[in-house]
Amino acid sequence: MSEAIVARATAAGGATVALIRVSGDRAIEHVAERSDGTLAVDAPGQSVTVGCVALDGCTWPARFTVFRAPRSYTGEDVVEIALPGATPAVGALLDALHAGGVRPAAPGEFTRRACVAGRLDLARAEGIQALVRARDDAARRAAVELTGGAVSGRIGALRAALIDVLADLEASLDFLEHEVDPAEADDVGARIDALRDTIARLVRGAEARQRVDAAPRIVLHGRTNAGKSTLLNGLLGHERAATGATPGTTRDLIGARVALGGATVVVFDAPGVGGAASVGDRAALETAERLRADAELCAVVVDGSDREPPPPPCATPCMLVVTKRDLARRVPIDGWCDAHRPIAVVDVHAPSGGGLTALRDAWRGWAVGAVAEDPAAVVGSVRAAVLAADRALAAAAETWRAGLGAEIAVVHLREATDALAGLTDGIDDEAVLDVVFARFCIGK
Ligand SMILES: Nc1nc2c(ncn2[C@@H]2O[C@H](COP(=O)(O)OP(=O)(O)OP(=O)(O)O)[C@@H](O)[C@H]2O)c(=O)[nH]1
Ligand SMILES: [Mg+2]
Repeated sequence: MSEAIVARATAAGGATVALIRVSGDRAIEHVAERSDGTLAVDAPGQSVTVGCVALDGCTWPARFTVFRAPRSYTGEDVVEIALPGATPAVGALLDALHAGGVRPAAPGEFTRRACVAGRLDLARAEGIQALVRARDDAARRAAVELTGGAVSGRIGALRAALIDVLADLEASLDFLEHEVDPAEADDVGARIDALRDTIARLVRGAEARQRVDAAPRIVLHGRTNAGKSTLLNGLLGHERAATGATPGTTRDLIGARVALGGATVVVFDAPGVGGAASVGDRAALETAERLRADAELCAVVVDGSDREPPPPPCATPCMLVVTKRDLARRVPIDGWCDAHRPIAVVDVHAPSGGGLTALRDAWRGWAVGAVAEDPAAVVGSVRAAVLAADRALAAAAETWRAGLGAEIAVVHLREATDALAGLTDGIDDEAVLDVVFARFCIGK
C-alpha cells in the first residue's frame, strides 16, 4: 500500500456536510488517532461508525466509513469522514492529519491509485473525470457510458480481434517456406480494414460528444430587423442585446449560453444581412462569417411579415425561425424549405415568449441527437491511444498489401495491440498516468 493521502471529496467552502477521504498505508490508524476513541483501528471493512473527531479540545460529530483493501475505490484501506461542513472544522482536521504524516493528495490521485490497483481501466477513469465535469444530461449520460465500461467493452473486443489477426500471422511465420496465397492475403487486409472501421466509429462518436461537451454553437442569421436580438433576449429572459426599429442595430457578435433543460447551447446574435458596413462593421461581419462556418447549427431568422428568408450562409444544418407571429403572415417559405431542408420550422413571438418553448425543444432535440448515434464515445487519452492503434494498423495494412511480408506486418500489429493495452488492462506507465491524472481535480 502507498503512503496515506487525504483530500476533501466535497467542494471547498461552507456546507452542511463535508466529506474527507483518506487512503493508503495505516489510513484507519491515522483517522482513529483523530477520533475521540470511537473509531477502532480494527473496524471491519464496509462499516460505519458514528462518533466524533477531537480537534484542539473541541469535538465535532462525525461518521467514519471504513473500506478495507482491496474492497475500496483505490484498492487500499480507505476511510471517509463525514463531518459538519464548517470551514474551520474541515481545515483543522486536514491540518491534524497532515501533521500526523498523511500527505495532501495530488489531483486525481485517488483515481490514479484505483487504476494502478486494476480497480479501474483508463477508459472508466476518463468517464469519472467526464462525470465530474458534466454540465448537462447529455454529458452525464455519455460519462456514465464510459464509467459503466461500454467503451472498455468495445475496446476490449477490438483488441481481441486484433490479437486474432496477430496470432494468425505469427503462426504463419513459423513456416518459413510458407507462401501466403492471394486469398489469405486479401483476408488479412480485410480483417485489418474492419478493425480500422471499428476505430473510425469510436472516434466519430467522440467528435460528436466533444461538440456537445463544449456546448454546441447556434448562430442567428437573417436580414436586419428580422428580430434576432429580440429573440436572443427572449430566450435569456433579460436584455442582453440592444434592439430597435432602425435596421442595423446590432453591430457585433454577442454570444450567450442558453440552458435548454438537459442540454446547453451557446447562441450568437450577429449583425443582420444588408446592414450598413463601416470599417468596424466589416470586421464584425468577417468574424460572424467565420463563426457561421464553424457553428454547429445556423438558425435562419425571418420576419413573418416580410419577404422570403435569405439562404443559409454555410453548409451546416439549418433551422428556420419565423418571428413576429403577432403580425399578418406574408413570408413564403415553401420554396425555401424545399431548397434548404431546415431541420425544423418554428414560429415565435419573442417579446411575449410565444413559441420559445417549441424552439427550445427543437434545439434540445437536435443537441441531444448529435450524440445519440454513439454515446459510447472515446475521449481524452483513450482517444489518443485508439488513434495511435489506428496509425499502426494503417501501416500494417499498407506493408501487408505491398507484399513486404508477415514479419513487418506483425511488428505494426504489435504496436497497435500495445497502444490499446493500457486502456482495458491495468496500466503502469508512470508518464502516461501523469498526463491522464493531471487533469483531474483534487479529491477525486
Ligand atoms: N411586432 C413585433 N415586433 C417585433 C417582434 N420581434 C422584434 N420586433 C421588433 O422588430 C424590430 C427589430 O428587432 P431586432 O430584434 O432589433 O432585430 P434584429 O434582427 O436584431 O435587427 P438588426 O440588429 O438590425 O440586424 C424591433 O423594433 C423589435 O421591437 C415581434 O415578435 N413582433
Ligand atoms: Mg440585432
